Amino acid sequence: MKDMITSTHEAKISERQAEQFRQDGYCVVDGLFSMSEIDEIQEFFEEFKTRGEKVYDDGLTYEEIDPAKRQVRAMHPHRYSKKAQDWLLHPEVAAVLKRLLGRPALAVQTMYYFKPPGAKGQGMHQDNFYLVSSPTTCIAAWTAIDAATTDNGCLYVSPGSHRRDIFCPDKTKNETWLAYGDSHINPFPRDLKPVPVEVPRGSTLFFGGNLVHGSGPNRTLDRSRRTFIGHYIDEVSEAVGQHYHPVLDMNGQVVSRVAKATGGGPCGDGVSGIH
Ligand SMILES: O=C(O)CCC(=O)C(=O)O
Repeated sequence: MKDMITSTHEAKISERQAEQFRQDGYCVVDGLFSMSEIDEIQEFFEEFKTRGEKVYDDGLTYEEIDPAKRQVRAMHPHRYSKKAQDWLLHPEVAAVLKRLLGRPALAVQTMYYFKPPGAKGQGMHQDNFYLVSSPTTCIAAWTAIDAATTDNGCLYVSPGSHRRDIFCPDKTKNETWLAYGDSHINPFPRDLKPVPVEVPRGSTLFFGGNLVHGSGPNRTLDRSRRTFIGHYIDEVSEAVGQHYHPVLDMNGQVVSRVAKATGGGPCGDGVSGIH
């Protein structure tokens, strides 16, 4: 039944938005999640955090993370919760992904950023540096649970950078390239001009896996910038990094034909990790 819903669903995306995705590497689409679903996602993760559920793969909970750092996010909650899996596989999101990719997507990751007041931003990076999806890049659906603005740490993107290759870090120079707040791309190319993307509560920002992006700090005293994020790959993908398995189709079935990426990779050493 769900299969039929997915395959007959008309994508709620305009030609202008699809064109922006092709030209600039991103677009914002409204109304894929209903406001009651957004309320439900928010309540679910507040409870998830309070219960001290696993928020990282290694078992760390919210409470165990140094509160001074405040970089708190849930990693892969869809592996522990059917509800989070349903949000990852949401039919409206699936329909937009299919339109943008030209083929059905496969789902590989969820994250939830709590980003409370005072939290640092995420350094500039490209998602497919970590996912190493091949032969095509990955794609993200980033849904704002709070309105994301320049004050509370919205995303910054470099339009057009989705056409570039993966930028490899200069490991001889800087061992802290993965630190929060610092650019993961070092030196940062002068021609890439990041612009802020403000997103209203409930809207979804789609961006390609080679798009250079990051986020600003949360400078407010009283507004979180919470976000539910799904990462996906194209159904023609032959491999994706090991942290992103099991791979699911948009009906929740495990897809075993996608291999675990090892060796090689765009930076020559098969760098793949959780970002
Ligand atoms: O939401 C953020 O602050 C960063 C998210 C991000 O970089 C991503 O989803 O790839």
